[in-house]
Amino acid sequence: MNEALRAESDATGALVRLASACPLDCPDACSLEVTVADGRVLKIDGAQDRNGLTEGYICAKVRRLPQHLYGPERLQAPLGRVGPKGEARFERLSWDAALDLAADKLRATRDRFGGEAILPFSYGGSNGALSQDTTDALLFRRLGASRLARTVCAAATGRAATGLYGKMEGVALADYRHSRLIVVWGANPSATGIHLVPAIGAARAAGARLVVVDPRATPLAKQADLHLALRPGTDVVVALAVIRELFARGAADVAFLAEHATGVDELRRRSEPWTLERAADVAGIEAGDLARFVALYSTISPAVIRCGWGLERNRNGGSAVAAVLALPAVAGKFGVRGGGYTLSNSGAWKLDASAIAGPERSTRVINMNRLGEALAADASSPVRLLFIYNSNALVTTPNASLVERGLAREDLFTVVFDQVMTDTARFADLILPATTFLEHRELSRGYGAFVLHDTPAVVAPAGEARSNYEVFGELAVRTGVARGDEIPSAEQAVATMLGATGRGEELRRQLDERGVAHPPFGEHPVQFVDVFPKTADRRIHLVPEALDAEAPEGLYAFRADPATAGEPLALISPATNRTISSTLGQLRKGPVPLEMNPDDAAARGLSSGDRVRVSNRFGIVVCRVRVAPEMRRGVVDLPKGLWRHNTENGATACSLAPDTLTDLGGGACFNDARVEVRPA
Ligand SMILES: Nc1nc2c(c(=O)[nH]1)N[C@H]1C(S)=C(S)[C@@H](COP(=O)(O)OP(=O)(O)OC[C@H]3O[C@@H](n4cnc5c(=O)[nH]c(N)nc54)[C@H](O)[C@@H]3O)O[C@H]1N2
Ligand SMILES: Nc1nc2c(c(=O)[nH]1)N[C@H]1C(S)=C(S)[C@@H](COP(=O)(O)OP(=O)(O)OC[C@H]3O[C@@H](n4cnc5c(=O)[nH]c(N)nc54)[C@H](O)[C@@H]3O)O[C@H]1N2
Ligand code: SF4
Ligand SMILES: [Mo]
Repeated sequence: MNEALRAESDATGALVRLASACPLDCPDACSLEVTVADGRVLKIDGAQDRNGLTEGYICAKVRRLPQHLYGPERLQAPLGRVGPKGEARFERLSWDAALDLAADKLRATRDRFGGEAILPFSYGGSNGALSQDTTDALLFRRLGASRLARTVCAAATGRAATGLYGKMEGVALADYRHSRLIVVWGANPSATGIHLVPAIGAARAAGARLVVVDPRATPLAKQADLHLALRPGTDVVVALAVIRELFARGAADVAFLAEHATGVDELRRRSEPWTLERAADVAGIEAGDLARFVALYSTISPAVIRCGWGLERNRNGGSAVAAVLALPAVAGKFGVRGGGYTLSNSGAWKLDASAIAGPERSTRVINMNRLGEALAADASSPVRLLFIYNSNALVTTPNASLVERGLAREDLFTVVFDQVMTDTARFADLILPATTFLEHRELSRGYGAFVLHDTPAVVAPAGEARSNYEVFGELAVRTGVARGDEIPSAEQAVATMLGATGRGEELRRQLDERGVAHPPFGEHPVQFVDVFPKTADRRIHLVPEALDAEAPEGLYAFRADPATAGEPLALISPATNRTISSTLGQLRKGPVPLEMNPDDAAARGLSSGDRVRVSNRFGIVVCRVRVAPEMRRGVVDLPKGLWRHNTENGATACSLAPDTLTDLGGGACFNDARVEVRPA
């Protein structure tokens, strides 16, 4: 369908509407309708007929994607460095020369220093299944490169969800309209997954109650029946206090727990110290508000918790998520439409590409949150070749000043493979231009919506951009680690990944007939009716041994706030509606302010628009301040996803974020940044 229409458009210049899907890092996985003329994308809109959640509209960010495709920052050809590191002076190279250079450096590094001197560094990019863990994994595995622990996001939530429920699928976002009580915990769907908002609105119109647990007054918190504006990092004790109270009031569903859960007594024991008063005191909220929450949660069903990622990004993050996910089990909220919890639904799809990538090797593992440390010149076995793709590491990784020092090392060869000239690309020795999902075939799955899309390119690549799948396959051949006939075509790779689910033919048929495929249970599973825990014994493990052993002070331990007298304010860096992580940040020009509560501003003699110096032992950010009543006292916000052009000194929240790790999963502790703010 797309192919024929595209050919017609290319031949006649006619305007055509083509089907695609958004693979960007967002739960909603929208079905798209892309308007193309003269081989260029003119307009992107939501489609009506495929992913039911999309309902014909998409976010403003992705509507602006044509500016990403065709803007001045778009990388059009391979580039080689000609000036000093970081100055972004490059000369154009042919693909042939660029691939030979990359292949020579990869081989020479392996031969001289061993494969582990090579570090492939990537996170989600646009999250497409064809663009990651396929030919890239083949190349780096066969080279014996260091392995990367992909922990910058969802590491703690993933560990907790796996430990307690084996990553059971959650309540469908569209089914929130059936809930009578909605708890939005550490999530801000108004920016980060907008299609949930109308479902919440519909439930509210039918009389549902809304509770928001967030240190900021988010748009939903402003309309909520109850807003618990807790101190960042205190969720674990708040959730434990609710659990304690549910048991104490006889509101725990002991029959459900006896049948479906292990660790019930141990969880209860660990919640015992956390009375409502004590937890409220630690969290900086009113005990009466916490009691109101217990009253609502113990009496209203169906009740659903939308657990986000804001609560994971601190030293207690894993335990916090585990305690929040334990709530629906303790209160007996499963088994009805609109009841239970939602976190990530990525576990609904097992698109295993190991048939393409080959076996993993047992080389060293580097935690991506410690990139700066791994790049340090005095590391015991330093990284000599860094290959960054699907990531803008310099502005998205903790302790960014240390990362920058590493990237500036003259003896480090850095390849950056991206779609646009990012802040990270400016430090590269070699830049390779990447296609976007509108310019290559992509297989993509939602992590909120239960949908899978398989979408062909809708336009030819801008300039000479090439896809990850193609470039890594070519590099595998040029480095000599694979023969050309060992690299399957993208078509074959898609078939292999669909086949790995055990439902290959069925998925192919659904994709061909409806343009979208669903898991075996469809789009709207009910927890404990259609989907069950995927733990070995199919039960909920409220205190899983592995998690308890991993957490430094045991699961559900509360570790104290890292603030000091010199660094008293908690800096959080939540998402905004302008970028996806840092993607599209080149379009967000101009300064972005630090947001601060009026009392904190008054105590420092600051007014909106003042220049400030935000500092701690990791770095300094110079920017303007905005006095914001939305912030709770003691908490400041400089959003995630900023580029260097958004602050006066080119530093971002990542320059202030510690490279300490979460209690579970080795995750990033962005929200454990503690700072002081002074007039600059
Ligand atoms: N527009 C847009 N959409 C996105 C993204 C984006 O950057 N922009 N990013 C995508 C990605 S990568 C992800 S992981 C998801 C993230 O999706 P969300 O989890 O919804 O987003 P965050 O902004 O990380 O955090 C949500 C909220 O947590 C709050 N918070 C911070 N610290 C704490 C805490 O200790 N406890 C509690 N209870 N709340 C806290 C913040 O104030 C924020 O309002 O969104 C995805 N969608
Ligand atoms: N301060 C602070 N920092 C954070 C967070 C926070 O809460 N606070 N949150 C973190 C979170 S949740 C996440 S998920 C990370 C994400 O951090 P990153 O993984 O760095 O994600 P992005 O910033 O979106 O950058 C992705 C890059 O990949 C490129 N790209 C997209 N598709 C492709 C492709 O097909 N091929 C190639 N070669 N490149 C492609 C894009 O152009 C973009 O430059 O950021 C983290 N950073
Ligand atoms: S970023 Fe999210 S809301 Fe926007 S188009 Fe993509 S899937 Fe839809
Ligand atoms: Mo993320």
